[in-house]
Amino acid sequence: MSPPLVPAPASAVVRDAPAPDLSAGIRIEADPAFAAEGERLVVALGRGSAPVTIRRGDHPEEGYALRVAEDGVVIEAATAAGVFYAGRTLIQLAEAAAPTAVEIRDEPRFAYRGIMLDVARHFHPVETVFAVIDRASDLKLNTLHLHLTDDQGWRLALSTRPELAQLASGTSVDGDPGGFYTADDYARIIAYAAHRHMAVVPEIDVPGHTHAVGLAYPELVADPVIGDEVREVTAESGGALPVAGEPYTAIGVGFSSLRADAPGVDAFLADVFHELAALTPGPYLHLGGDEALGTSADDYRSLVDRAARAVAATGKTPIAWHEAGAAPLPRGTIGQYWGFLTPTDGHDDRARAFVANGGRIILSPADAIYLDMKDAPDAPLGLTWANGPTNVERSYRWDPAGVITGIDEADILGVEAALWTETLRTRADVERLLLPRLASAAEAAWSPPYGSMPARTWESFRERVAGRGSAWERDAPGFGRSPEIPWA
Ligand code: TNX
Repeated sequence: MSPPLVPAPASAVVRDAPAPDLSAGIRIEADPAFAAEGERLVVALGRGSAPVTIRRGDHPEEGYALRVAEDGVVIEAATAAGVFYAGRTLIQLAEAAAPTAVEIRDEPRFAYRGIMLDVARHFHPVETVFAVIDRASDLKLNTLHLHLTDDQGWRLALSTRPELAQLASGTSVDGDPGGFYTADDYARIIAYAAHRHMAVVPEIDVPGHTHAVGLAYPELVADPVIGDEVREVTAESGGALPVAGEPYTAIGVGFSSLRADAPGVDAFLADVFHELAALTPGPYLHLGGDEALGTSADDYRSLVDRAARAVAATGKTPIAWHEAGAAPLPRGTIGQYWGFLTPTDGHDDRARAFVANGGRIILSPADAIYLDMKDAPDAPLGLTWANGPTNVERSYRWDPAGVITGIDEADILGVEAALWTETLRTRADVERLLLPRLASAAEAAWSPPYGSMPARTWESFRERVAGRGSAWERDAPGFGRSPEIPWA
């Protein structure tokens, strides 16, 4: 039997033996290096009598061993992150219907386990970001990718370029209120994430998705290129077509571009990425690069090359959406693949170009783990372009190593779910689509390969997810109670 855990651990042996009653609270005996992690477990489970020993041991970076037996709990790890993940597992066991005696050895399959949140289409306040961090770190994700800029708004105040937040953040899609993070807000997000062993990857999207830049710096952007698709999507969403110098509040994509020949472009890229690097402790900066349909192929290559060099000049490693594989990039640049589980239109070629250039790939297959796809044909929230409407089973039944021919285990840095917010206005909207499909992405990122063990099957997953229902009801009321899951 698989223990009631999400994501499934690398190995677990359930014993038919008495287990301690963790609901009565715990007392900790911890190696001093892990005292803070121990204290947070007491806060989560309550102070009581069940003994929990936390000690140092030889384990992989984020791995751990966890033994739950009648005489108590023993956690062993090499790092605070490992203890944190053992704690997440223990909390899930404590929240399960029946106490389980179990021996677990666990470690992540991939180093990068992410959730992307779009705060540009709709601005989302710091508290909503905290809620996303909580849900993601409970599922052992370790990266929050913030999509900070898009046609509809620029969401981070920069002291070198104050006009961006001042002039380009006022609105969201449908004319909903806009907003931006101050440097202090951004620092609070980073600290909140770091406390839960998550790094923040900020994205400034260039050269497309830059209409809002033109509200602050008209000379840096080209006139909107309005093709049939933008016309249709804008009309469907009931908005007005993009007009240079005016906020755009509909949801078309691919009409905006930086101007490759604008004299100020390199200074802009240098200022923005330099300040972003100074505000961001993690190793990565994301430069976007997606859907630049309003940029000629030559200008695209030139602008992506210059943006990626501006990132590399800060000492950070660039990440870019897979289209950027068509441009010259610093060696080792990471590619993020958003194509389908069965690649189309050469998207796989673009992804392979990153690997040929010494980089690795983050997999975000849109028809599996774009969480903003509608989860039912009549769903009030979400889009459908990625073979939608979708469902939980579709988000689960795939394996990262099986998506792109030639991109194998060692070429994959990790897996990231994406939540775009064209249709998501509130924290409740975000939570409605975040769960349960974020759990599918978490298993793809953390657990052994799909199909490689009894726990890594859809049948096991839906039972284990059902077991998380009451905790999610408490933490994210209104989350997506899919009919595919046998909720208690
Ligand atoms: C595609 S895939 C986008 C976003 C949209 C999203 C909506 C990719 C990198 N870009 O601009 O918000 O679809 O699902």
